Amino acid sequence: MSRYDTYFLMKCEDVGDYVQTKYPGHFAPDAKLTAKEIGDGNLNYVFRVVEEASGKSVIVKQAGEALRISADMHVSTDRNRIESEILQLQDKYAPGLVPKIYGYDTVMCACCMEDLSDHELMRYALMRHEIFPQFAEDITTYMVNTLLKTTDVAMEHKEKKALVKSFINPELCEITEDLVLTEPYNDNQGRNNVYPPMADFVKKELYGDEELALAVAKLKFEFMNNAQALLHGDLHTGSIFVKKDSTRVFDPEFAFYGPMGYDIGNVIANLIFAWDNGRAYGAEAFCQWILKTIEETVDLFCKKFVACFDECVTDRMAKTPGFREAYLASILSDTAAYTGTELHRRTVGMANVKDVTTIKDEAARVHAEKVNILAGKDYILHRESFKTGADFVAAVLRADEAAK
Ligand code: SR1
Ligand code: MG
Repeated sequence: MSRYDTYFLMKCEDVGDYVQTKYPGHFAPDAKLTAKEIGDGNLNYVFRVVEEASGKSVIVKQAGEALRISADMHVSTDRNRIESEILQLQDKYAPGLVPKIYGYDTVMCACCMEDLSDHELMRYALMRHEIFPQFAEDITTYMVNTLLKTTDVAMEHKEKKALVKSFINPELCEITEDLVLTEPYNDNQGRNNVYPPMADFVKKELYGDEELALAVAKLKFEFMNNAQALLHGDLHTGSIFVKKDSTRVFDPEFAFYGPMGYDIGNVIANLIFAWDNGRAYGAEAFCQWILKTIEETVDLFCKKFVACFDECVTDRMAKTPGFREAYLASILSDTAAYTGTELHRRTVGMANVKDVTTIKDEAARVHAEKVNILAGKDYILHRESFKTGADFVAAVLRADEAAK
């Protein structure tokens, strides 16, 4: 019997003993360990456990029964199992681009993983207007390898269906179906966070646009029914650690089989939030780098996708001339549309982003929010016309002009 045979939510003072009990050998038996809670997300508790003498450290991430963002929201703690298993799988598809998992504990709903404290959270680094020249290269390698290689194009179909079954993630998907693909367009739960000076604009442009509502209704059912690839499911800049020469994607607890444009679109939208912040504070060189990174992310994705498709395609019909191009075009159209939904939900929904909410000057924040809403509508309503990185950048610049 150990005190970890029954689930409880750990505090800092429990975690050192927990690691010594569950992962004997990781630290010396008499190691003096200290733990600090460093979680920054909306859902879980993240502890960094350090042995002061050697500087050796690990991360323990535990799922609470209630979510951090709201004590009223309860989601299965199984999300932590999904996260651990996905990271182990992704380490095979995209080695060096995710943290190493040391183990997962089904009772405490906690996983133990590599400490990436030599990296930093991308969102905060971008809010300081730092640039990461390696990012587009790394994130496109990550996305092509984790997405295309888990599709029916590349995988034996029964194996792929077994993965679909194993990573069915109904509760976390429901959060996305509500917070991303419903509430930004009608506030039906009354829990949207709308910046007061934006209230009329949001009412007209988001709640009052029937053409937009129909387009998003179609996207919602595509999200729920297109089991195309094993997604990360929440690929924003708070799910990415960076340093100048390294990128690591973590926190895939929203993972499930869905349309791969959802992941790609999340990356692009979150780069636009960084651009919003840079523009508000006059960081011109940074903004140029962001636009170049958006362009490269789309174009490198396409280039690597084509190469990877030819290497890993196994399905006989997927080898039909013209299929690869049609498949990629549909992914780009989905990418544009889900860039739009992420732009909208982070601007008016329940879970906002600090890149925008910390803009102090009211006029600058209003401008940023209008850009997000207008560009988002452009991406959704004209999704078929987004074919290159330059097309994605042009929509940001169009919205910037229109919002003036
Ligand atoms: C209730 S959870 C709110 C948001 O936080 C997560 O990171 C997801 O993005 C989710 O939509
Ligand atoms: Mg998260």
